[in-house]
Amino acid sequence: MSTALVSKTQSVAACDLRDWLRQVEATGQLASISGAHWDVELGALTEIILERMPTPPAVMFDSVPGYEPNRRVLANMLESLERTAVTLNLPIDLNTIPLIDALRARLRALQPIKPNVVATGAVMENVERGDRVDLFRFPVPRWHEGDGGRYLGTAHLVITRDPETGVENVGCYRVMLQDKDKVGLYISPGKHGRMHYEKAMKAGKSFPVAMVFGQHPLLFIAASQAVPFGVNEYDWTGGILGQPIDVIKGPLTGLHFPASAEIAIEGEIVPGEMLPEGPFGEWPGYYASARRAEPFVRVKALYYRNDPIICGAAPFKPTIHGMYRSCLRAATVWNGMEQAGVPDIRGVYLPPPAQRFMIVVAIKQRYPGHAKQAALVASQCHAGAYLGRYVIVVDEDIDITNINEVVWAIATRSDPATSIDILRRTWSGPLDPIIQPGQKGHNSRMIIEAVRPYEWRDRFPATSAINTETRKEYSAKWAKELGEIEGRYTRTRARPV
Ligand SMILES: Cc1cc2nc3c(=O)[nH]c(=O)nc-3n(C[C@H](O)[C@H](O)[C@H](O)COP(=O)(O)O)c2cc1C
Ligand SMILES: [Mn+2]
Repeated sequence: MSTALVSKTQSVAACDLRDWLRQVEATGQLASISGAHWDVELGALTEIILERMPTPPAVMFDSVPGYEPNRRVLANMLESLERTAVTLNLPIDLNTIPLIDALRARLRALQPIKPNVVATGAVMENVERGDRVDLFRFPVPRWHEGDGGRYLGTAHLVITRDPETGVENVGCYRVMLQDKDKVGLYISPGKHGRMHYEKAMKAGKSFPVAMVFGQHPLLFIAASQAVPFGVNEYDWTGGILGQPIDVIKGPLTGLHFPASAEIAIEGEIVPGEMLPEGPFGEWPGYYASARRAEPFVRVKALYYRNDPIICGAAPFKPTIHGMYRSCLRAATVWNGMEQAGVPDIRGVYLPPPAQRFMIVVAIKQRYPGHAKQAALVASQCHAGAYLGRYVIVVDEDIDITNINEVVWAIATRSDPATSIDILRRTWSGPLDPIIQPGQKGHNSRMIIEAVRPYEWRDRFPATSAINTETRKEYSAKWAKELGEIEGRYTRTRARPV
């Protein structure tokens, strides 16, 4: 672990995936698999690893049949707490709630830092233009069996410019391989890239786009989840690192991309041109829509490093992964609640299997109605309002990162007739599986107060569990024996096959 901490300073400066890989390798969390096929096999192995291992490693796939052996695909980048911490430039020895707390402090204090525009970088090691562009020479995976295509962009950057203001944005919107020099793009309504695109289409102008497939995962986080409206994603990334990242100005579009990107393209969307796109397995663990016409980018130039790495973050059923997304969202909900004036929040977490559909908040109750206030604000503050379903408030003694503890709190500290409220016509969206096609838009919320009732909290039955001090004392005294038993009897989370 200490090696990783030492090399960290260099890595954050360059914001280079290769440095990140060296750090992760030093923590023993990088596995590799040679020879898996791009068509479902590589995705299936990623899924099986997530299913079987409580702390799944990042996985590098090389020697994909039919491809140059060193054209690689990297999966599961952020599927451990340590890798999430390393990526966000936070201490790697924190438990989940302290990590979320440290992250939210970082986000609150963040001062964006503009990138350095440099003349060239590793991404320019190979340059191909026009007819020479051939994206079929990269081992692009078809991740899930039901996917309608091969997805080059699942953990990537899409760089666009507002045609009216000139402001650039970096978003992560899925990218399907359409042809050797065409990539399909799906951007949902309201996203910054979509607004830029719609303005260009309305003006009847072709729309320049740059994309990056393979970069330091912090840039993926910036493009896909954490950055507030009005902040540029590169500036945000610099703010997290405490120093600017290096970017290149794309020679064809003028759009900027990281100098250490693995693969980058420049091209344009021509008004009116569409191709069938999707379906693609979405984060709730379902397909949300059928194949339909979406815009695509005509790729004019391709740049890549020697031995390029495609980063992938295909969403699988959330019962097996997504803890890092829970941490990021929890940090922003927690900040939103605090800004709205809810005191004594001890933790916020989103159980990974439910993702946005469940928010759990731990509070130290201070006054009558405190639990209800916490629940309502969590369900409706900006970070918590979209596509939620259940909000559960528990007391501070509950470990909200342990779903068993949360279920125990609900089972023993809530009384359905008095502890539950339903909010109607709240903000949902197209990915909500329980809302019928044609009616998507609104859903409802259940808020559950699973706390010792405020009026008689001091008389609520005491729990029978050993207290923290006792646990510590005996765990230390019997450390050797307990360690041996654990070693002998712990199994991986294997499923019957
Ligand atoms: C793995 C992953 C894949 C995503 N895919 C899409 C997508 O295909 N289309 C989309 O509109 N948003 C997608 N998102 C969500 C956007 O990246 C996210 O809302 C981001 O904040 C958008 O950036 P913007 O606010 O600059 O538009 C994805 C997020 C993640 C984590
Ligand atoms: Mn944005």
